[in-house]
Amino acid sequence: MKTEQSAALMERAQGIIPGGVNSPVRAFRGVGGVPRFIERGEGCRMFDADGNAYIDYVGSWGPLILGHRFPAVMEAIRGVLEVGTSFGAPTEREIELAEEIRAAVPSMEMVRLVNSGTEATMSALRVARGFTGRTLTVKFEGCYHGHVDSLLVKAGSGMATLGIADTAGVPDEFARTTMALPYNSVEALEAAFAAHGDEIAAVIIEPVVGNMGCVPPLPGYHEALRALCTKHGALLIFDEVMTGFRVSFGGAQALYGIRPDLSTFGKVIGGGLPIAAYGGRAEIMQKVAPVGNVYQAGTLSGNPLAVAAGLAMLRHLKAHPEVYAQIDAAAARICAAAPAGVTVNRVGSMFTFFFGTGAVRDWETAKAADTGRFKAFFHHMLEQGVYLPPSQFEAAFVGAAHDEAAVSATVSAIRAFGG
Ligand code: HOZ
Repeated sequence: MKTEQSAALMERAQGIIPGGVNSPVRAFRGVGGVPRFIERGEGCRMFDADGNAYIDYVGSWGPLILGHRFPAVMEAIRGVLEVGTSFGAPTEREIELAEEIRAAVPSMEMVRLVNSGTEATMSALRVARGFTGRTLTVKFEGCYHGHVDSLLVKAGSGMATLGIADTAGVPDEFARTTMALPYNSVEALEAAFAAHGDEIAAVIIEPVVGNMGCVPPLPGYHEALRALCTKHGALLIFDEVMTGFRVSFGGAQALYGIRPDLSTFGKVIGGGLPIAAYGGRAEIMQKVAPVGNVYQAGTLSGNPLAVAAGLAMLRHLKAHPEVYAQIDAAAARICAAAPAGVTVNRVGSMFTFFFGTGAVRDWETAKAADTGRFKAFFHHMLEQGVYLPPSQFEAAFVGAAHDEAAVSATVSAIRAFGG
């Protein structure tokens, strides 16, 4: 496979952009080799600067449930181009998007639109502290909630990929406001609440983890978490940046039947454009300025292009609930082709193959995976024209554009892996 153009672009990029990339995992440091510079996408495929085609299982890290350049999303974006791309003033479509989100996710009684998942989690945490008058946050080892200072403690995604346990640049005072517990351990939760129950403002969790690879909750775990938060007056924040409108139309909270106090949604609600949201119980969200005294703002918040794209995508998903059965079945077919001995974690259309380890239920068991074998698998698949997340500690995503031909080609590529 030719990679000369991507290699040349990477060399040029490294002279001006740290590591040549605007987000670390894309640099392929977790797998080595030449990061592919992408020129265009169409349906389930991406095409790089050397003219190689790939079946794409990153999907812009989740949001492209309908694939690249989905016609209704393109049409919505074109419509906005005719009237103006940013006003810094309210528009009717922002109300429509918030209403669509609330209709799909009833716990989102009130919604605030922001620009990225990081902004959403940062803001949700601030309003949780403002509402409860408490400071302490509980998160989980290997979960990633964007690059918010206090949430980079024992974080997954790029931090896990690069082996950075705790980032430089976060003052100890901030890090000390966060307790990181093992995922899926009710005992650890009980102990934390027994010791600090009246200090915990919020527990933030990926209800299905995507950022240490895909790790589902054990049965009963979310119920125990919900009960402990309620008992101790701490707010439960579901970070649905990856799971929202993905594991079901109503997100992980619909799948598991849990009502969090606050939720965060990311790129998925923009159909591939930069947007995110946080929201939840009205009495909590009424603390947000200009109604309350928790400040949060942004010129590009509710940007017309992103709002229109998101509306088009959510409306399509609402009108076509069969998409979920289709993408879950495609992911199941792909996972069924996993080589013997590989641990497969899958929830709906998100999945990860973990190599050389047993059951993966938390960061301790995820990090035991054989990243050398993952790397060999990743490059084998890339050579076969299948683009997986370039890290053992990220989830792959199947979308509605992955047709029979794409899924069959992927299954054949997996079967051809020699180990
Ligand atoms: N941290 C993101 C996925 N968990 C990757 C972001 C990106 O490189 O676009």
